Amino acid sequence: LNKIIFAIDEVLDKSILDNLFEYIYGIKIGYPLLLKIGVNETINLVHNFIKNDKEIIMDLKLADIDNTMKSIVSQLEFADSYIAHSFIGIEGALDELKKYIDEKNKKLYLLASMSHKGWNDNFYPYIKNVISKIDPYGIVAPATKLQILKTIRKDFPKKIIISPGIGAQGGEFGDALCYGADYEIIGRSIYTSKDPIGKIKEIVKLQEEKINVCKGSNP
Ligand code: BMP
Repeated sequence: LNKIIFAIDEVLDKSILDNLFEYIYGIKIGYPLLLKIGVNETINLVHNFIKNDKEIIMDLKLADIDNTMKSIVSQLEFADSYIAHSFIGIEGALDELKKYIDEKNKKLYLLASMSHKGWNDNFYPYIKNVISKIDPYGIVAPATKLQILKTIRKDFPKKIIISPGIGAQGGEFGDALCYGADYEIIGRSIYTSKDPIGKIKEIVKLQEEKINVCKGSNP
């Protein structure tokens, strides 16, 4: 099973990261790592992942006017994909960003809902409309709210869904996969572990067990 996107929000030894390689589908990088070590060191750290075509997802939760977002993306071209907020809307923002990312043969993910308690899903109909119109490569949806995740999967049957909120935020390993996610985004459970490699193997096993139970049952 290769269903983990590692949220690398902390500096790790390159040797540890490289040992995690085979268990990871992709890596998600955000402000925490970029601000701690800078862009060049980040590129060095994830070099093997770039070289071997693992997906590198740049998570700066873009939420600005088109020109600013395009400028940010143009300075982070080592990434394969970029996450943006949906609530900023289409004209003058996501329409141009999507065009720009398409031209560069990169991928766009849009946030459909977030994993923390205070996120208001009453706005989902609006967000759903934005996602439908922009037609991104993928969607970010929470593993902490499985019914919403299930709705988002139903509304977007063909999109890649990546799902955070597992482990440190309370979601159980494998649940998001059972409710429609393609990949589980996992950060602290791995990088705060004393034995990240042992931990990731344990997570893969738990995901496999969950999938074996839920497959065919269509939760
Ligand atoms: P952790 O497993 O340590 O909770 O990390 C989750 C990662 O997913 C973090 O990088 C966080 O910023 C991100 N994330 C999230 O937790 N909830 C969301 O709704 C969207 C996210 O991108």
